[in-house]
Amino acid sequence: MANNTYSFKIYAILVLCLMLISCQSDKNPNPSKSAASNQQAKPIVLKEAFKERYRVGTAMSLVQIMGEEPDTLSLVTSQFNSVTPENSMKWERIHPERNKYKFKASDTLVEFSNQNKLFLVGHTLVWHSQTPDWVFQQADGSPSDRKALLETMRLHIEAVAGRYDGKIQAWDVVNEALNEDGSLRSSKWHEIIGDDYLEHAFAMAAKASPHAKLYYNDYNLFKPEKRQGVIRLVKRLQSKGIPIHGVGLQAHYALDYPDLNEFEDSIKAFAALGIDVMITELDVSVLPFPDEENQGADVSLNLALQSKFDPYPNQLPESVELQLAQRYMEIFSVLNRNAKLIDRVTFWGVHDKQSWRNGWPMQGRHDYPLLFDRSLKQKAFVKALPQAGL
Ligand code: 9MR
Repeated sequence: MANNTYSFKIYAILVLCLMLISCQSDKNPNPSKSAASNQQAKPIVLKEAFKERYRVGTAMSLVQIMGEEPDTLSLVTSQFNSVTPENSMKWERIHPERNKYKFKASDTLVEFSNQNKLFLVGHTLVWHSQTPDWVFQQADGSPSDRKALLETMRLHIEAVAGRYDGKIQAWDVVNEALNEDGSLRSSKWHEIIGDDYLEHAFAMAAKASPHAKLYYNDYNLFKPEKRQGVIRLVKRLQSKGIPIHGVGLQAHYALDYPDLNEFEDSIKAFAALGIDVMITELDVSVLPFPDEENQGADVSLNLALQSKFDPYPNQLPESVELQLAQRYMEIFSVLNRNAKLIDRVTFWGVHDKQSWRNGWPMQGRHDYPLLFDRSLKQKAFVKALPQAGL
């Protein structure tokens, strides 16, 4: 077994080296040579390559949704069959004030995805982050009690999920409700409503949008304790007859993080609950991580920029691109061999320039975490991903 893994790694590295070399030779001024290698460098179509296994999705930023990056829009429709708004349906964007909803971006995305037959995932209804303060206050400014906050939650879910019933295929109903040890995160939702706030959120979502699949979404779900927290959560909902259709593992990863055996164990454990399993926010950072304790996606982390943490401001050295390629091969080995258990794999962004990784946990860095580079070119290693691990 260990020998097999070893020879697979050697094989994968050889294939990737050849691909990178062939890609480099695209830059060769000799026209006959570059014609041949251009043919080799033809991008694969992700949604076709994986169509028998799982959907392949991407997150779309506001400017993309509003059509301000037409080339990116073509890439989205040609490569992906699922989309998630990166920010446009979060509470602060869509419902900034008590009696004010802003549906322009979400309406535009719903129309775009319906026209192009993309599986649209609404993100997200209940989260501790990007939620305005008024949500936790009564109309007179005093702090909400359980009853008032449940009513605010109900009105929001009815207005947002209800508006798009039948047009948005799935919702991340609750996002990031767990601590790293699997216990419930202390948030205003938890503090004011209590342990059962998730149950209410899922029940309200089921009522407002009976045609949508309803998911729980979180980061670091490879961690055994956090995995157990999700299992407890799903079982509790199931035992009460409240619909929950799936769990999303965000997967904000790095070249050496996390342990992919644990990732695979979580995929299997969630699938054993009889629900859909999705990888919802995949990206692989190549940058040194400044805070070893806090890898994951805790958006509250914001450190001062230091150039030693931004080592590739102009371009990614080939040696690091090779490591990225190898890491993606390892991740897709897990995904491909568990394809029967996985419903969707969504990348958190279309191209490197868009990635939130450039701004977290430090603003102004240059990361290379996605499958398309800053000029929208598919990276050379991508064509090997469908065969990874098979
Ligand atoms: O990619 C999103 C970034 O543009 C926002 O500034 C950030 C603010 O919270 O949220 C990012 O998306 C997050 C997602 O909604 C939930 N999981 C973690 C993602 C990365 O932070």
